Amino acid sequence: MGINTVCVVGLGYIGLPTAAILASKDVKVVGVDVNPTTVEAVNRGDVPFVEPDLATYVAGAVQHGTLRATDAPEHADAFIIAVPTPFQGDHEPDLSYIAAAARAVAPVLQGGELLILESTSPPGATRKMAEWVLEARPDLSLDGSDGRPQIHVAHCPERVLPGRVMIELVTNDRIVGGLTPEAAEMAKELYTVFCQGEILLTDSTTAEMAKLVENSFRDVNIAFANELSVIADKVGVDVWELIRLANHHPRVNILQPGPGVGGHCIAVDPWFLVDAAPEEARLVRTARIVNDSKPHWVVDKVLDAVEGIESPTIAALGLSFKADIDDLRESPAVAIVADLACRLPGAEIFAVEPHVGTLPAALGEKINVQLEDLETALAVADAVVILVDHSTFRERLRNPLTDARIIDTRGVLR
Ligand code: SAJ
Repeated sequence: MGINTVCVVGLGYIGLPTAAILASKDVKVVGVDVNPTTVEAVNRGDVPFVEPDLATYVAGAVQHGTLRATDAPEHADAFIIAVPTPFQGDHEPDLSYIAAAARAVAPVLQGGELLILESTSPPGATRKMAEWVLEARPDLSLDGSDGRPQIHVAHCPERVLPGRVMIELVTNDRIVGGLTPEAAEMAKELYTVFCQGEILLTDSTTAEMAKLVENSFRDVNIAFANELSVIADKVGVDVWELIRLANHHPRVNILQPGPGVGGHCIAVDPWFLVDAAPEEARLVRTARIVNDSKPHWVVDKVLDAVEGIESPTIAALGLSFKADIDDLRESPAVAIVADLACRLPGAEIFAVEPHVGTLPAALGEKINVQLEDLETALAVADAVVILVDHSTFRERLRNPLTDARIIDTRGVLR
């Protein structure tokens, strides 16, 4: 079959870039989002968040007539579901957005369509998505049994790095896990439209696990670096020099410590593995706990630095979850500033974040926190805590020129 029309459900950090890149290849794409602001923005050719080159793709595709947005799924040859999968309660995966997407897509199916789940998902979620669709449409089937028309369901986890999405969508290898081999083959055909990497076929559960394992691998390795930073501090050695030296070993490649792990992926996905095998996933769970504890350690370091100063002024450099992006989701920097604001009501905290124009909600209500420019904050601070290694900070801090105590969580001064 040929795939000429695609309906992308969820126009977020993954859905919109995927919709735009398909549309740039002359596939007719309809993007669906429950948020009217997103729908309006896309239809104007605008992008509701910052991602290099995405705006050019979206504007071009909308103008070319291959991309438009709406609030409900429409019939298409293929559907890509790219909705959030957060966790709830005690870190259990919340599949309600996938369920809602499946139920929204079900009425417009005719049989023969390809349904791809791209959202990061716990093992078994793709099959569950298919079940939700078939519950709503018992006239369809996965295998054509009883003469019912077939739908083809696959999981193809996204693996692109925020900040490099438009490049990595094209160059990364992709894992495609089909509920049936036929579904995997059809999904491969779709991704071949824009993906120049290798497209690797497997079953849906292995594909689900692969994504979780990749992000858990990184989480565990960052946890090792973060634990080293705490040990090195206790022993009195410079962790950055320590890691640099150890990494000269041909089989050692330690990652960099930081103020904690942020973003919507690495801080979340390992919990899906823990949830799938709570007794067995001991290292994965511990890594999460180690990384989640790092912001508290940083807060204690700042409290030590300003001890004895009655109304200290603190410069907090960076709020995003990593360098050179405007994404504040799950950012340890935001959590650290919020905690400092509560613990030090008499302090004045200058948050420096050149990539945003206003404070996020978690900080907006704190009367002792305000956004400030770098030079003003550095000039008046009693303590400076470097939370993000933005290029502009690296450049400026080559020569800090401040008497303030500096807590460098990112190794910017090294
Ligand atoms: N971090 C460190 N030290 C390091 C590397 C990262 O503290 O040495 C921190 C960052 O500052 C940030 C967090 O970890 O707070 C995560 O950043 P990241 O750059 O490692 O990853 P993300 O969350 O931007 O994107 C990850 C990527 N996964 C892997 O590299 C295995 C990306 O390919 C995935 O597509 C993405 O998660 C996702 O959507 O799942």
